Amino acid sequence: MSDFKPLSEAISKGDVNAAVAETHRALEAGTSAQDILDKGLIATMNQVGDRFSSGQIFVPQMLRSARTMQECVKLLKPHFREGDVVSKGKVLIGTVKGDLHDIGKNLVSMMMEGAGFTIIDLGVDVPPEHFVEKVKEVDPDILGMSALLSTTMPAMADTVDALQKARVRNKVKIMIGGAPVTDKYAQKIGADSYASDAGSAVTRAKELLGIS
Ligand code: B12
Repeated sequence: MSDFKPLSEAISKGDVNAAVAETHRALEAGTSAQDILDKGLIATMNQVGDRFSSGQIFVPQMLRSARTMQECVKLLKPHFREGDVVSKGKVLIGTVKGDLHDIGKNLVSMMMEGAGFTIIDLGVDVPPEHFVEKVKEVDPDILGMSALLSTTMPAMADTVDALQKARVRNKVKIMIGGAPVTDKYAQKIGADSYASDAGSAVTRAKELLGIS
């Protein structure tokens, strides 16, 4: 197993240059992008989250770590591509209103893009009416919504309602995710699917569209 300690330390400190150099080193040493992502980046971000929760670090430090992680994710992105494949479907994705967390959403987008889906990313803090407008304009196969705060989860339900009111709910499959989101919540608000991580998001998306 690769040693992810230097990478982990660089992300914890928010040292972009060191983290990027370590990611390059790991790729050159033949470590898979998936292992770097799971065992290096996500594992460290979970530790950062624990330190934040227990009051050992504060928002600026957490943000520096998050930005550092995102720079490393950019380097991994080309390694998740399956090549020039025909699009498996269009996925419109965004983080819901009031929520600025986008690392998880970006990972989901990256994995789905790598699996052959076309991604239209609306960014963060997306109000229900903007999701509706874009569903009408882009006509996606799947709408993905992300929420990391328990206070912003209701914006997912608001978006489903807004789609219903605009009579476009049945034109699109809805998939939701984010740390506080559950399968039960997805059922409660009338979403079609939930996935707990980027890998299973790809599997769920393929199931929703009946493709392999
Ligand atoms: C990084 C971070 C931040 C960064 C975000 C930077 C960014 N660009 O995203 C910053 C510093 C901005 C931030 C701010 C805040 N944060 Co914050 N943050 C985090 C932290 C540490 C990590 C989140 C993360 O990126 N995880 C890594 C990714 C890979 O995991 P993920 O997001 O869960 O995504 C995976 C799955 O959930 C799933 N998924 C995600 N989205 C989707 C979408 C679809 C469609 C699907 C299918 C799947 C899916 O797949 C992803 C990949 O596997 C978490 C703690 C934690 N451990 O979760 C707190 C956390 C989420 N934050 C929290 C809080 C309270 C805040 C603030 C309110 C703090 C403050 N006092 O200002 C603000 C809110 C700002 C706002 N309005 O959004 C709380 C939320 C508590 C709650 N349950 O409501 C947490 C849990 C920390 C804590 N324990 O208190 N935060």
